[in-house]
Amino acid sequence: MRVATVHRSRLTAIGEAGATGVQLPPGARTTEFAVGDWVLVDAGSETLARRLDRQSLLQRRTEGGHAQQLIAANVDTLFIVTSCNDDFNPARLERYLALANEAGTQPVIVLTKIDQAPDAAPYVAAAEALQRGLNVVPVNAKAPDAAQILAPWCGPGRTVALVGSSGVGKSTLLNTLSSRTPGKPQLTGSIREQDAKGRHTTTSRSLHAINTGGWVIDTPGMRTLHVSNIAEGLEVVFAEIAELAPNCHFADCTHDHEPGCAVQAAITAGTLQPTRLDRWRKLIEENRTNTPVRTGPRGNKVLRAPGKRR
Ligand SMILES: Nc1nc2c(ncn2[C@@H]2O[C@H](COP(=O)(O)OP(=O)(O)OP(=O)(O)O)[C@@H](O)[C@H]2O)c(=O)[nH]1
Ligand SMILES: [Mg+2]
Ligand SMILES: [Zn+2]
Repeated sequence: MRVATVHRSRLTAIGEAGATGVQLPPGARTTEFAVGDWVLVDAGSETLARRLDRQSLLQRRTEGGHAQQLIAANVDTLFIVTSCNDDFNPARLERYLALANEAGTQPVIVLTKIDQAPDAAPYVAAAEALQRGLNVVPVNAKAPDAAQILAPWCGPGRTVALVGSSGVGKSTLLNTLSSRTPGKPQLTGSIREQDAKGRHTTTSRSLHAINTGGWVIDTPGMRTLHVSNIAEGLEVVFAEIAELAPNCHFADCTHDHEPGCAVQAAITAGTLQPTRLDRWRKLIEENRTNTPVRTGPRGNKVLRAPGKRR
């Protein structure tokens, strides 16, 4: 079966006969499981016997930073959803991109509400500049053709997860993608006119099998996405900066004030935007502060006490 919802004391999973509640074995906690996990369930007792190895795992640092929160497992494609309005924020999108890269899922930026913007092209261009080779897909999430446009990622056996702020149209997209699948549609909610903020209509993560043979995971809108343990994911997002660094005069160049800095030279030449470098610096710093690993005296990695800030 495949885990469909995870609640404090309850799990549901989808099998051939549909979704049912699944009992946990003694000592197991629901927090160990993620929506999208594949599990072996004893048919008689409906008790979970074993979780299969994950192909990918999306997780994030929670407020306070005590534990990583599992967002979804076995996700092939992360649909990072934003709208052609005030929600569009390059700094936030870069966080999601790093998260996807780190988790081993392919990110796609889905730009919704093109029907409400005079021109979607500047949003598409701004999104495409955030990571080399990135797929950016503008849609009206309410229009049936959105399902055709997103079909390449929703084929048999493929799993997509929808993430983004509240009100960007994640549940609307799920409904469009599953419009020809029997079952109740996901609840959607209006947004505030003045600042395009949503009302947190979806309150828990859920997995849905759609009639194309694919799977879609809907998630509640995230207020903030704190980062930790995403150094490699960040290198993919900011590849143009990572590639310049070896040309700097100093091996430990911070690309700030040092002479012979190749990154600053790119800014002077106009091939790198100062705002992009500022955002890179901020994320690198945040990741360093939040990642519970430092290098010990002999260069080996040392774990620090969980939950404590340096
Ligand atoms: N015109 C238009 N409206 C859209 C589009 N996408 C979403 N909406 C509307 O935007 C509002 C919010 O959509 P939801 O699907 O509830 O947003 P969500 O991302 O699931 O929000 P949370 O569950 O709160 O995280 C609803 O009124 C939708 O009808 C779009 O592409 N075009
Ligand atoms: Mg929703
Ligand atoms: Zn430098």
